[in-house]
Amino acid sequence: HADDGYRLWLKFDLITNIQQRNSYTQKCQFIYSDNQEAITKTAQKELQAGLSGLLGKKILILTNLAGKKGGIILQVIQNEQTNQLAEDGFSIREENQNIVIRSRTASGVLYGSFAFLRQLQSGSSIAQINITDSPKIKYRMLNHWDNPLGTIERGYAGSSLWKWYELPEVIDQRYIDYARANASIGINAVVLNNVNASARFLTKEYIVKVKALADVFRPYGIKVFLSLNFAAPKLLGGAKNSDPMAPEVRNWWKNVTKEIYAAIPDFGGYLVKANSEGEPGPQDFGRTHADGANMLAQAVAPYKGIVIWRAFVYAADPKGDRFKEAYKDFKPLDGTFASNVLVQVKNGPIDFQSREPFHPLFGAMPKTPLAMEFQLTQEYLGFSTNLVYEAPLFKECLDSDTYSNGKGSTVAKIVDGSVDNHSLTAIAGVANTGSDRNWTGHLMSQANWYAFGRLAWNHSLSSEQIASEWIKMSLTQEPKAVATIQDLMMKSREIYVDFTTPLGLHHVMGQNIHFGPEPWLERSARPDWTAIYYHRADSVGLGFDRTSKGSNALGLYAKEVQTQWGNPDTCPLPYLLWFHHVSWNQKLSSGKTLWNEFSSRYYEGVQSVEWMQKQWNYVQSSIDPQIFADVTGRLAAQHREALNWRDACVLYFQQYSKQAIPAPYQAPSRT
Ligand code: GCW
Repeated sequence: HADDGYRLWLKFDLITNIQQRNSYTQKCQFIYSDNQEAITKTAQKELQAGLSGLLGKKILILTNLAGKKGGIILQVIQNEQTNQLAEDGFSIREENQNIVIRSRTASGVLYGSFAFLRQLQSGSSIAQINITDSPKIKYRMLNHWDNPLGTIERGYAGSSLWKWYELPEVIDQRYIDYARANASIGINAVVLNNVNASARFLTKEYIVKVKALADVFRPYGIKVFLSLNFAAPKLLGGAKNSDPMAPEVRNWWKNVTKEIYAAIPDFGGYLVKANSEGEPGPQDFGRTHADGANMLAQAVAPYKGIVIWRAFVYAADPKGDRFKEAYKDFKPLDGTFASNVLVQVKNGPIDFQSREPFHPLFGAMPKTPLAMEFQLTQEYLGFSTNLVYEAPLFKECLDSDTYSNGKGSTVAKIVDGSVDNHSLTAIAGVANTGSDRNWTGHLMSQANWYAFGRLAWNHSLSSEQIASEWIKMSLTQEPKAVATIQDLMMKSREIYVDFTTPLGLHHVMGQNIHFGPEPWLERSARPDWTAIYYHRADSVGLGFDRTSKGSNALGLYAKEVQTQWGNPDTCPLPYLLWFHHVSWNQKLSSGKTLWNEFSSRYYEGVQSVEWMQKQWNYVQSSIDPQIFADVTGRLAAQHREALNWRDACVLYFQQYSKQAIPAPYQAPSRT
């Protein structure tokens, strides 16, 4: 039968290796728990469905253990052992001939159950199983940029999953499957709506709809959050304005919050984009981001809610450097945020480019918990026609050392709270899901959702390991095919960088929809929405000088980081044009001149896409035909787009370098 990708990594098809199946079956003869919480029931149901599929026979849920052996016991218990785990951590071990999945919380037992299933799904041994695992970050969230009318900002996989007009009466099975997928990778919070937020979500009409979704997600351990529109008191409540210091406004927020919590007692809280790209915010009234955040924090505090305030702000100054804007606004506010506020920072200082240096705010606000925002949806990574496995991009950022508190103060350790001692911690991924049958448009982008969840849980997992888990559960277990696909995935991001923005070039994509190349863009509504603002090509060279001779954005980082990137002769090539204006004839560490290296990368990038197509063809016999054909088609589209990027960029920048395209490559012919 053909596979349309709907089941994601939760396929649970019959294990065909009979010996292996038998060895699993011996240890999985029943499921039992004496805990009655809804989430534990979910865990039992998921184990039952998963095991029954994998083992080819119905595995029973017992209501009475009666000393039985050879099964799985789910235990929610507070004891010396579980107290050593983080909240929602779990252990899986064999005790008295049963496999015990144990945690302090029902959610922990749910995560342990999925972890156990993963062992079987990927063909690992469960003899003497002994796994202990704890999440490193408390809130592991998806941010949906979904609008009330069903469109998704920067969504490339159809329309929104949430059918607002049908809610609350109709509960689509898809809501449940979405929750299962998230729970299986440890995601425990979702923001339902776009950060460019409609105030509508705060109305009575919508609160019942949000409640309906919250009720679906609760048994999967998932909390619901809303993005809010800061001008809502005026828009909805008829207030004179939305000044966070006005008693009338503060009261309005208190009351709305009360209404939400009356409907959804475990509501997570608010996500806010304020004074950013035209959205309203406290600065409209001469107040600071902290004034705005703290007002909302006070409204949710009685219910243990939190406020996540985004730091994605920048001014349109043609002489300035957008790189520095968020830092300038937020750094001085460190220490002034209420204790239930997190500031959410994008991984890089500009905007989810295919490669960015880590955001200089990480490590610069020790008194404020900083949440990480990654983008799963491929706004700048080729939409849903490009195969880009994002785990290496996430890891590159998480593993970067900020040196804020000495060597080893990595971005990951800022975000997980260990460097500055924060227990309120969060990481968000801008979702790549939509109404397409396979959820993510490009089937291979499912891996980005999966990888985000796994890294949110444990940022020290390797990209390779996550890829291999995902492939085995989603595509094939044939060892050679697994290795081939893993290799292809691991190289895919660098290949994308090469044929779009090599050597640290950035933000030269098409305007508005952010698709394809447009390095020639000189004019736009704002200077920092053009391409020339970023690439700074001239007859001398290419790149944005952010050293002390230029914008000195580098000065925002710790000394050690400045040393690492500050010298054009030693700056690693992937970051070169982020920080330096380099002359076309400058010899790089590769031995080639800038022009030769730069233009060659585009050609090599295109050749690498051809290599990906070839590698993918090798695995045909191991992949479901429908999935194989779909990915094959998308790789062909990617190849067409790569040619377009190459020719556009090489021809455009050649006007400045005035040099020939280096051997063995040839100028694109124009017909
Ligand atoms: O990446 C940019 C996008 C906008 C987005 C904004 C943001 C939701 O182009 O579509 O708006 O960032 O993150 O707020």
